[in-house]
Amino acid sequence: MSDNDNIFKKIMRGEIPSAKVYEDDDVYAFNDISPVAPTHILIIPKAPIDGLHELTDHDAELAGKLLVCASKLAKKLGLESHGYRCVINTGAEAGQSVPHLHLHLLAGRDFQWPPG
Ligand code: DGP
Repeated sequence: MSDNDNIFKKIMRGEIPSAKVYEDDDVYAFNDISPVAPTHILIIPKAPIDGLHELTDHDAELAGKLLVCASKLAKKLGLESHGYRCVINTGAEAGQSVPHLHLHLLAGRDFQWPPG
């Protein structure tokens, strides 16, 4: 069950402005409002999926599209030479604050491992 009023749904409906970087029938990508790296893009499915925990076998193609989108954007933006990181926070303890599946595409600085 998905929350129709969460921020990302409002962004996709155009009720909240966003800096869009990519869109197709299934996927929407836009700059994070509070970037934690010089490049910080959020890639989300248009389908109402609350998080990674909701995915089933039926979502395999859509889940793959999020990764392919990240890969294509990284190529297009020239992020490959220095590297980039993709993060999907799932659940409160992992830091998920918006209940709509989203992949963070981060680049432009050094990242630590393990993440904090
Ligand atoms: P997470 O903490 O993994 O749930 O990431 C949620 C991200 O969403 C966080 O990095 C900030 C971003 N965010 C929250 N509200 C807005 C908004 O109104 N516009 C944009 N562009 N990003 C937002």
